Amino acid sequence: MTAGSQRSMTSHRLLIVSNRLPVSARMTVDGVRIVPSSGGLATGLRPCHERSESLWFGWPGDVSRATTAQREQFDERLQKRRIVPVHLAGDQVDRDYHGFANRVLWPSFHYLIDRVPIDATGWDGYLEVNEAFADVVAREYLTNDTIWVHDYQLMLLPALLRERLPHARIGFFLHIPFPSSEVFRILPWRHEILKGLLGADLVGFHTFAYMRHFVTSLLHVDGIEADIDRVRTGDREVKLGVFPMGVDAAAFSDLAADADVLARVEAIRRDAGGRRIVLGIDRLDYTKGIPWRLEALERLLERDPHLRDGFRYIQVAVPTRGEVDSYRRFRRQLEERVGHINGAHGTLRSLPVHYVHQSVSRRDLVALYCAADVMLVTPLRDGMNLVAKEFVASRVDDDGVLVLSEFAGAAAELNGAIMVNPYDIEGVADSIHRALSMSIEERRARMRALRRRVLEHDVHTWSDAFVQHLGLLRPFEHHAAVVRPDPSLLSTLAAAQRTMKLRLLLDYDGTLVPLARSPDLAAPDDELLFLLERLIASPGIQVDIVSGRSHETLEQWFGHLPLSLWAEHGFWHRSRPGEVWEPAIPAAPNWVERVKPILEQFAISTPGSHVEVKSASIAWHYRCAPREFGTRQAHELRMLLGDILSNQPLEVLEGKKVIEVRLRGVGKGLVAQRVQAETRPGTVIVAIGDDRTDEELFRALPPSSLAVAVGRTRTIAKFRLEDHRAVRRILRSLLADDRPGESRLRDGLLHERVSA
Ligand code: ADQ
Repeated sequence: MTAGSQRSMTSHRLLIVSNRLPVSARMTVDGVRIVPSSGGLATGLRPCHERSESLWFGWPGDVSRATTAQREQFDERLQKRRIVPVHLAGDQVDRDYHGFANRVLWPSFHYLIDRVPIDATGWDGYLEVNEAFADVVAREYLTNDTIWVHDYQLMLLPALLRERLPHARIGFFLHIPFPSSEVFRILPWRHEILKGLLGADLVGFHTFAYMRHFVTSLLHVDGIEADIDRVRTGDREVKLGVFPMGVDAAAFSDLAADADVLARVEAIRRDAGGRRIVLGIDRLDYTKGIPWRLEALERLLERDPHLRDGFRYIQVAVPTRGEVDSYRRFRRQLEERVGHINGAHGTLRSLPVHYVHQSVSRRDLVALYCAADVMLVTPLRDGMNLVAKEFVASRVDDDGVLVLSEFAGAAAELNGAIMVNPYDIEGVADSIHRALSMSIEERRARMRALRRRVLEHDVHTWSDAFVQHLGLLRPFEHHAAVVRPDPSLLSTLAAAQRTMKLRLLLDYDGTLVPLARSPDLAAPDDELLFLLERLIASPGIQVDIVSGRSHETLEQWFGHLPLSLWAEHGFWHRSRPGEVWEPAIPAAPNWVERVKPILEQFAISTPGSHVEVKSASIAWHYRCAPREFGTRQAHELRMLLGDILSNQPLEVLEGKKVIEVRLRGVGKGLVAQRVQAETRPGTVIVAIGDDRTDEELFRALPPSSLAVAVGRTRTIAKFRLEDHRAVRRILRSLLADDRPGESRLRDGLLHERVSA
């Protein structure tokens, strides 16, 4: 079956896409063995995969040494588990997974930027692997499937999938923190990463703080304004949401009551020889804060030597990312530290730290959770931390104390824990001491509160909430349909041009050129200037540029052309080169001087805001101000201006993150009136524009005119064009020597529709 014919079939499957799979390959002499994977993501998504008819895409590990037959057999076994392997070449994995994702993204998203190598490489590999994933997923995709992409290794995938499957429903969930924009913007690839994520329909985070950081990064890095839970990007809306991940709480509780597990609990306690048990279970990762934790334990032993025989600290560390140098170094340092503490504080009867560097079975894991008196979860940063929740889920006896880092995502939910700042060694030592001496009543009260939360918000509610939320979003086709360009504009214009003259009123920013981040970056390019020259030279065509720009700017850009120019939304006008610019209405003397100090005062007290002075208006822009503060200040300013300017020939307008004071009556509506007055019969006015001020123009034009809105805004215009490129194509169609190319142009428009 070809990919094309497959795509026309429909299905309602969930396609889970993550870098790693719930199982991975291990090469042995007999071939490829399948072993379960550890790590939060694999453990967390396994129940979701088992319960639904999902397909799971991911990298199964390196099988490049396997024979073709062994590999085929391996793939078949994966297929039985509904797993689709994305096989990657060994060097690709090295450059991507071990290179970029783990050396650059992982430490920086965890605020440990010192760990990012100066010669950070691997971006190309990262992109290549994301592309490889996109190809495999797109090949398997059937209409109506839902795609759920996971984590930092695949942040470019949503956009790459969007290119291949414009109408697919795509969700993305980030399992690690999204850092503050001040950290995120350090990454040289910040634009690409944001663009990649915005390919999704829904982007999910563990906590509200991560979502807020993402929103601020969009603003600070790309100037994209988002509401707190959604963002518009081009023709689409991307929803943002908080989905704190849970664990399979019932499974942990069941195991905790299992006779075999209870026997293991007894064995662990016996082995500890009556000492209290303090436990740490982590992937061996520098973000988990193990050295700081050991330091705090040592501080405790120094303060109170009696405790040497009072507790045993069991640290189980799952080996991970052994291929990355910094992880190898980290492991060595940790082992030295453990040796040092045991040497300094061990007694003839016991060693305070029992360190195990291995993965343990699920049963042993639960037995350890149940045997522990105190569980230490003290990462320096952690997206969520499932160990904390697994510990709680396992404590069917309502006992045990959780000491939890305030920098773990789980801290936002687990109120019953003792919260610590993992960097505060003395504070952590105090908290461990407090946990060891807590009364049984307090322990039970805290654990009951924790269990209520963990049992109610388990991994099933997490995955259901995400998938349901994604399912409720309007499919992409619906909102795209509203904004597709209307091909009949072409024939209407062609028909008008055959019998009438055309007067083109063209807005500039967003209509003839794309909206630029900074107004200074939007100067006309050669192609546009050439196009305007040819239009002006065409018989029966007159061109006006009607812009909000200052007359100095328009003069500088277009002064040499025989165009009619309207600056500051029509306040200034000049009809041919060399003519003096005239104001449309006489301005009240000194009005700007009276308003300016007020706005400037607001600019001083609101960081990130500024004042822009034009001749017919003055504006206070607060786009880069802190969101809530900016909004509050805007409200204040509006009230103040309302009081001061009543009885003045001025009006206060509120736009997107801008408050503008201008002379009453000035606007593009005035341009419409003046143009209409000078236009002779036999001429059709064609107005093309993209924003609110253009709507004023459309409204004031005679019914015989043709109004064309650009982009996706609400409009009263009869016609719509996708963007400035479509505008230029339409304008080219009016050129006499391009007329035979009409069909080419129509193809262009249709192409635009498909790619919309
Ligand atoms: P991880 O960084 O892997 O996950 P975590 O959430 O703690 O961190 O999950 C670790 C998992 O590995 C747990 O399920 C635990 O049981 C298991 N594990 C740990 N040590 C083990 C051992 N010695 N033997 C066997 N199993 C062991 C990432 C993010 C987290 C986020 C998760 C899920 O870094 O912040 O919580 O994804 O989103």
